[in-house]
Amino acid sequence: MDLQDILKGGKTHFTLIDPDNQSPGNAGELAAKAEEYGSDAIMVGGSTAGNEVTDTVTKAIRRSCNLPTILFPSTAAGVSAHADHIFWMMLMNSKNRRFLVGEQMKAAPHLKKMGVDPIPMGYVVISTSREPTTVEKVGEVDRIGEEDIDKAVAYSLTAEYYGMSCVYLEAGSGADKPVPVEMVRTVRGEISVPLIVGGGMRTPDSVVEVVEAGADVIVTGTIAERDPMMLARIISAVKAYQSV
Ligand code: 1GP
Repeated sequence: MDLQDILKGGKTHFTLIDPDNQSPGNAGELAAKAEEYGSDAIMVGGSTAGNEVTDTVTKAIRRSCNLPTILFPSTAAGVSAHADHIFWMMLMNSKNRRFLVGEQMKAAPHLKKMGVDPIPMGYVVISTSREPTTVEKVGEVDRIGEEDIDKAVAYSLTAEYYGMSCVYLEAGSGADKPVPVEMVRTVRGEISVPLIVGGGMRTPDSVVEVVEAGADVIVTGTIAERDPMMLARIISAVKAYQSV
């Protein structure tokens, strides 16, 4: 199933599981709950997760739920043969060649043998937090502040013109605030590929604002790990939006 198939139901929710934060057993349970609540896919990845833990956790998730699994790797070490898809990511606003093509080059020959479906994605990290988030620091980003809407648009369009099948606006896991709605709205108006938004969304209201602004996919990670009941409410809010 490609991303277009996953998106065909309209507004979509993905649950992010960081293999470094969860035992395989807990990850499997969380994935099963996310499926029960109506999430559309499970993303597996984190800033530091290595091959072994990614393999083990991805296998546990696939045993426990029937949703598509999508790897969300920060480096070549986040690649696993056990997932259905992989976000083949370029951190568009990284200043380090490593996150533009370097890690990808390391992973590509392995991916070819694995048969995991790559989904090309332009990853654009937005700075919404007082202290830089992990992804901002690790990814060595060319900072895009909350007011830098033109810069977010320029990076997003660059991704689209490179042929990426989607753009991900990322505030960073556990960010103080989500990507600003005005930025989501403007980027959505300028690009024609699906728009994924994640980072810092912990309430149904914050998610609805971002969906209304035009996000096609909402990603939540931290709240899923900390408060599964809130995850259920967030997923319901996304689904309720698509039925109005
Ligand atoms: C991080 O966008 C995702 O890559 C999810 O962020 O953990 O803040 O939900 P949260």
